[in-house]
Amino acid sequence: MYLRPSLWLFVASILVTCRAQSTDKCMGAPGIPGTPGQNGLPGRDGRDGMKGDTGVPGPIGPPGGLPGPAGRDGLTGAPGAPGVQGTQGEKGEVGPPGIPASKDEELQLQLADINYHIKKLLGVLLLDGKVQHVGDKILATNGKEVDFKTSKATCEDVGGSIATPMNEAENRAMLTILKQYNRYAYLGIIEGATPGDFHYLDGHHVNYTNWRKNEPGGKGKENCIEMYTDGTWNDKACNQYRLTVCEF
Ligand code: MMA
Ligand code: CA
Repeated sequence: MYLRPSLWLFVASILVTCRAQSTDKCMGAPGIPGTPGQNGLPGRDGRDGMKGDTGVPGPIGPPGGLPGPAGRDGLTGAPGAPGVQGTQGEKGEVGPPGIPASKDEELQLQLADINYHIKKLLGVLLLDGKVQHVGDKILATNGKEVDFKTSKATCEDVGGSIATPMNEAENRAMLTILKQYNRYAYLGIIEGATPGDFHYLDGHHVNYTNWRKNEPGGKGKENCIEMYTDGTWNDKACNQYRLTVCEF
């Protein structure tokens, strides 16, 4: 037990008092506490602690270090503009001889099939009478009324030409279309420099006509020809609105 020095003095003073009152029995004086013992040996190491956090990256090294490895490839870029067209190649060699088309059975079958389908499609077009088939010609209209120049251009734009009856059958076929629409139509015939001298658009003089009585009477003032709804012809100014009828 450890007692502070001041307390020891107090206990000693009591003992001194005891010795003053009795000479026979009196408690002995307590000894002086010994000096503290030396420190013990260090204890054993504790268990390992938990793993610490990753440290901050170290500072950049001094210049002059080796370059790192190449990075990964970037994304694919947008396609480039098309290149300029190359020059035409040389003509190839002549191929092996073939058989005549007339002896080529496969080809003949294909031709027959094409003709068969064209015939059917023509039937569809002829059905309502607005398309006419006469000899080798097909006559058709777009149902629109325009002046001679526009009518001619319209037909040529689609690979045909303005209707030009060259005989009675063709004249009748065109008349059938005019009756469907109850309209007059310009023909592909115009007047030349000489009044009354009418010719086809290719310059050839007309070799078939179907003038109405007393026509042509324009005396060079009516340079186009219209077909009436009875099939007869009249020389007429070219700026009227007439049904466009083309031949193919
Ligand atoms: C109009 C005009 C002529 C045509 C006569 C027929 C008056 O003029 O269409 O081209 O010859 O009619 O009467
Ligand atoms: Ca006339």
